[in-house]
Amino acid sequence: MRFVDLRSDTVTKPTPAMRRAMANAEVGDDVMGEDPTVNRLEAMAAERLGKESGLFVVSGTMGNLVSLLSHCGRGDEVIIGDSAHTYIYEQGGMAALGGIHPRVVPNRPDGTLDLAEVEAVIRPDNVHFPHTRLITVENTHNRKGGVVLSPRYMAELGALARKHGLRVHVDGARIFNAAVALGIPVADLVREADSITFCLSKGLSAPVGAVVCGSQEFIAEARRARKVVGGGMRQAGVIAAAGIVALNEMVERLVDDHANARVLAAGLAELPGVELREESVQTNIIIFSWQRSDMTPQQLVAAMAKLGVLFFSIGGNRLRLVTHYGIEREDIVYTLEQFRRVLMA
Ligand code: TLP
Repeated sequence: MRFVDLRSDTVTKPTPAMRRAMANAEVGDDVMGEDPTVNRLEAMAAERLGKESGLFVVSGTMGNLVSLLSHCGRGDEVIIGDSAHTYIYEQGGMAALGGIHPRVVPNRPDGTLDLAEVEAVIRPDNVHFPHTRLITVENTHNRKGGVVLSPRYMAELGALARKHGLRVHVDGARIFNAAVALGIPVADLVREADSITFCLSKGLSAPVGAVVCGSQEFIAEARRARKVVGGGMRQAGVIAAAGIVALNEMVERLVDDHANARVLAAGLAELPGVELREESVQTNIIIFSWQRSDMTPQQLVAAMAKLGVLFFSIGGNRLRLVTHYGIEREDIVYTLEQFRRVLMA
């Protein structure tokens, strides 16, 4: 049976070029700053994102955590969207490990935070209140279906943050998907950000890792924070080598994932019970809501899994499918055939 794994772009496996680069990587002790491959990846990432410095971390979660720990002290406040990955899916690490207080505002369907609402929740100087330090946004926005925040929105957000002396962090786990979808250099999307985390291990297909980018001063702090959470790796060049291949070879092909997602969305939108606005699919994530009472979302997931098509329920009646390296057009055709079998039999 064919398997089409649309659960996440995290399931991607390293490419043959990555395996070769990993086997041949020059390594050293990275905690001592002596791993040439890690140093090269960090420098490449910083240059691509238009920042002074980079820091290789184990995961997107660690990248966001060390960024927040570096921007904020205990009792400081972060303004964050109610659908943000950092708010929903990172175990409240900012509070658990940093004593940082999240101030939650709703994410709109386009992934943005309403800037008037953001401004309204910035704390005035008052002995009763925490200090607001940071605004964090996610681009592309996962739980809003992979939607892209525009450079224009980012500029407005940056201006608001500067006006109030706040910093901006971008959870750019899929920032290259955003840049490729907009057809602009990734640096143009993060100009306003004081820090960004982006993932190597999602659409870019590396086996492990993420990079945090920012000013030299910020990255020096983030490097300390990475050490205290146990993320100081030693001969990490063996995995950083795959990250270098990811940046060199795997960015442009994200257009294929986006095209596959659009074809899949168009097919899904025609099925009975599927509620999906095709135009909402901007990158590689498709979220639809399930509107049939004769089958629960879990039953649909299970019936499709039996036919080899894997995807997730993300709560309530919402279901998510993600395209990525390793998913070809024929897999999309097969997936739609199986959906029709289950839903139109
Ligand atoms: N997202 C994963 C799951 O954790 C839900 C997925 O399958 O999409 N920011 C964003 C926007 C993410 O989507 C993720 C992972 C992370 C951060 C965390 O990255 P990792 O898994 O590397 O810690």
